[in-house]
Amino acid sequence: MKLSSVIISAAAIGLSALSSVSAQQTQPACSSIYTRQELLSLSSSQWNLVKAILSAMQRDGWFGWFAYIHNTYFGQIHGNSQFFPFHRRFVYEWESIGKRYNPGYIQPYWDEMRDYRAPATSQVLTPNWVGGNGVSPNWCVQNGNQAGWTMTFPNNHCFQRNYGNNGNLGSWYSPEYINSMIQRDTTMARFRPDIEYSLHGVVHINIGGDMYQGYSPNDWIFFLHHANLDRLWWQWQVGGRMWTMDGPNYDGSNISLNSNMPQFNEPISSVMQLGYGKMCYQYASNPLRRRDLGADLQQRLIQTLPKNTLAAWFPQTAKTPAAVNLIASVPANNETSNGQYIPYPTPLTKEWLEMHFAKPGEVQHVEADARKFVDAMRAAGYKSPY
Ligand SMILES: [Cu+2]
Repeated sequence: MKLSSVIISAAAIGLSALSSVSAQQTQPACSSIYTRQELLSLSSSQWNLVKAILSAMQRDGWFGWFAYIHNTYFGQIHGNSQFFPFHRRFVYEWESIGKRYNPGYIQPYWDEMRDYRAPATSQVLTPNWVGGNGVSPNWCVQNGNQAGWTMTFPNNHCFQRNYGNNGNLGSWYSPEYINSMIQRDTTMARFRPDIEYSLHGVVHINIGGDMYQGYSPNDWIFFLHHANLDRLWWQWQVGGRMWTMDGPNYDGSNISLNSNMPQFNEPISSVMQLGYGKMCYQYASNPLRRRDLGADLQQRLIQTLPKNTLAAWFPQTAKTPAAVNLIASVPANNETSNGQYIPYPTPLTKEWLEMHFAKPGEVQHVEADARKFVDAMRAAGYKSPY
């Protein structure tokens, strides 16, 4: 399949229907929309094209430039409500540089929740894709598409990964838990730290090496990771929070849709709505590895969980069980027949949290919440198909 064939019109996928909720809409609707795919659903010719573009971008210094920008603005784009809009704009910028090399460059994402139970065994982290752990003592990565690269920022060094949790990455966050946060969180002031200090943090920390640092864009996993987080923000947005933007800006003032994003000097409002302005992309779920919480999984939750547990952790599923029937999907038990209990996620390191200007209260909130969720699911006898 040619990459150009995934570009389809906005009308065809119903994005235009969103205009009814877009009182704040200031951007023109895109005339065509391209689709960001999960990495493992790329064909080999698509992946070869992406790899060639990334090598050319490395040759021309773009990895170093994005690492420099991210590192420079680090304190302004983490630990406050700039987190989601800045990173959406930043990944978009990367993608548009890629398109200069070949318009077929479309930033893929990694659905890390699907691999949460044993991420070290993910196909994504194998030699045919982005490669795996670095090799002791210097943790230089020796396989995958960045094997043997010399990164230039902050100074010349071999491209590094250094898996945490004794080299096995531990466990990350289940699709169920991430979906629970998407259903429960009603403000950006809550949603941002919940994601930043759960899935966002654990991937940076556990991959380690360049990913651990302020210059994490040296690792292309950064862009796979942040495209996925952007996808989660979009899932949250389309659940009735399209224009929700509150909480602190980097200077401690209240953020608003008119606040400018660091580096780009463009208002946050310009990136809020996918399918409008420059944001002419959408996200596809992976047809091969089914990822999103579709009707089947929601049905599983409804059938397994006592009413009060369901209402506490999945309020939208509890309120509108009929709505889930509208989503057609492959049964989750095609993947794992009986399911297993959800494991506790690997905790974040103190050092990394300090580097990210994390407020201890926000971190403790999500860490305790994630453990309570695991306990509640286990108490209810819920076994995840993932
Ligand atoms: Cu960042």
